[in-house]
Amino acid sequence: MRVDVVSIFPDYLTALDLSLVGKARRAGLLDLRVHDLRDWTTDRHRTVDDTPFGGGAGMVMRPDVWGHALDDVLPEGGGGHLVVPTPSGDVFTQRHAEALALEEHVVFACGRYEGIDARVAERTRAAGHRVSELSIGDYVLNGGEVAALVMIEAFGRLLPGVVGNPHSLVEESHGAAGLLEYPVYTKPPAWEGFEVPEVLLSGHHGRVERWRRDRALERTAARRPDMVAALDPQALDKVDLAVLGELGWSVRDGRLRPSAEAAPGPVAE
Ligand code: JB8
Repeated sequence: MRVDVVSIFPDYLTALDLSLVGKARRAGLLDLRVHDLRDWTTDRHRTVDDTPFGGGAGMVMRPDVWGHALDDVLPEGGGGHLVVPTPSGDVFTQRHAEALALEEHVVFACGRYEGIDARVAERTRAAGHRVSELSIGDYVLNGGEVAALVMIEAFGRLLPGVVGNPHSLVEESHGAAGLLEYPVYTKPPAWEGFEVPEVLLSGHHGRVERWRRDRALERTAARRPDMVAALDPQALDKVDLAVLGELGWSVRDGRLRPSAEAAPGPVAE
């Protein structure tokens, strides 16, 4: 897979030399190239920003500099995929990571200041490329670099051959099960007075699996009620439904709902 990142702070991306993504690059699974946007400036001061039309605070990244950069980095004639990290984008999820891991070539345009002139995305789409404006969550960074790092790490570990044991990819949080992960423990069995739950030492595989499932359901109900509401009740067993029942969830009209939530009744005139 080929990935290009364009930024005025290319050094931010040096973290991608490390760990799994670095291993993927050295193994030839990921061809990652980082570019300095200022290489496409033409003035003596290497200017990348200008004042916003309509007024307001801050500066906006100039379309002409970005246009020249993207002309050089996106595939000629269209068919590329441009990802623009922005707090106003669709929220990036594991589903986006899975889809990006299947792509042949992705380009990241990392903005700074108040963002990139909106005509850059418009013109890139008009040239026949896909453009995805994506947010990594409801908070604001100073630029797109860290968001690009997050997305590249998320799909980089899904590239075939990057994670040693593909089994470790199937059970994890935000996988197909739609549940958060259960808590994990290692040696020693007692540490500073805190003990590993007895069942995990029992060697009873069936009881371990059930315990883990119950903890996953409990955690998900406590931390992510939105994920419980999105579960398919048909994919749950009787014990799952009993555990969720204890946690205040029941099935109504084929969907999981908080048991206390009032059923829609007749509306008074
Ligand atoms: C200027 O919060 B973010 C983000 C913030 C930004 C830009 C891009 C992304 C560009 N500020 O993900």
